[in-house]
Amino acid sequence: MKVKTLLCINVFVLCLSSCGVSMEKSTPETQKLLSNLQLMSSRGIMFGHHDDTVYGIGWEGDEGRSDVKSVCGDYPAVISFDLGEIELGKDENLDKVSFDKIRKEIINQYERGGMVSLSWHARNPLTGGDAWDISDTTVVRSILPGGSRHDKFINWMDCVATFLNSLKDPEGIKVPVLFRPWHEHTGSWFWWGEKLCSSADYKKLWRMTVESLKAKGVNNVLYAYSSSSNLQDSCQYLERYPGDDLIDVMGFDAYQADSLSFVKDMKSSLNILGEIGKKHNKMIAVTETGYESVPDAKWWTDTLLPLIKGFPLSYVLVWRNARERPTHYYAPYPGQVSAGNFVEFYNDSRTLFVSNVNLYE
Ligand code: BMA
Repeated sequence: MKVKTLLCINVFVLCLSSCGVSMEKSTPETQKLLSNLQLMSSRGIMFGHHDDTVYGIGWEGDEGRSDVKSVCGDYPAVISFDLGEIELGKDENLDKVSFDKIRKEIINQYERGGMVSLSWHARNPLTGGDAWDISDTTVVRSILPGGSRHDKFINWMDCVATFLNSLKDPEGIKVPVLFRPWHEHTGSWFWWGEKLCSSADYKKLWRMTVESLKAKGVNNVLYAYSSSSNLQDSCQYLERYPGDDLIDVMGFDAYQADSLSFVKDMKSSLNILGEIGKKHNKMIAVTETGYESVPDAKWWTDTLLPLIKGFPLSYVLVWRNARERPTHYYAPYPGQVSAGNFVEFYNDSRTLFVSNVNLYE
């Protein structure tokens, strides 16, 4: 275990410089999270893993279990979960994890001092298809005010708000989370993607999302804007940016397929994101990444770490270790070919796991 970093924070001073409207009425714990994230990004890069504590390779639902912890002895500093299908009033999300379990794991991660990020692969509110249903280009338009599915969408936001408002620790303190909806929008594989709606409508979707959550009393959330990979330049990245008053974290999702182009695209995208983050005084993150099945035994120290180490990233998060798709995993597990190398990555002073952070003190 690495030495726990105790943080001394001054919420007042740190917060004023970069908080937008989204902080105005947020809870003290949410403000602490924001301040501590800012401090942390100068000390190291937090490691994250999607669905880390709910299932892994060869297991599901075991109390306290995590493939990452089984390999290095520590939980990730960031764990993400997905809210997909909460809008349908279902008990389980699109990947068959119950929302009660997700709530419990969010609280567990808060009690460890780590952070939770929530994505939302929302169903298509117009066609009834899934998030990947791009058969209609009027979906975003249909849910904006005046659109035929606006009321339906506001009901969906109610479901999200109810869940976010229900995140409370045993003392009744609302647990802060990072919410990352409408991601990978510079690609065109989700109904909110680039070719599926105008920039103006995409921005309106964001504003409506944040405003409707706030109207329902959601005050325990920071917001992340995260594009697809391969940033062209700051104009392209900011083309659909909804505004500094709404966003706390700026990032992108990028996966390795071919190693040469991954390294080249990541370097260039991180340079662009680094500049934008500085200019807008926002934290930056690689909100999703990974190399499916991690076939490269030294990927963690020889590819990922050299790419990210020179940037003031808040976190880098790898996608899920699917228990139902044999090759669909992004973190090591005991015996996996990159497990030993992951321990080296863990031991590097620039990476932060949950025992290195306390984001609420
Ligand atoms: C994708 C895949 C899918 C999953 C979705 C939402 O990247 O992992 O299997 O359903 O994310 O978690």
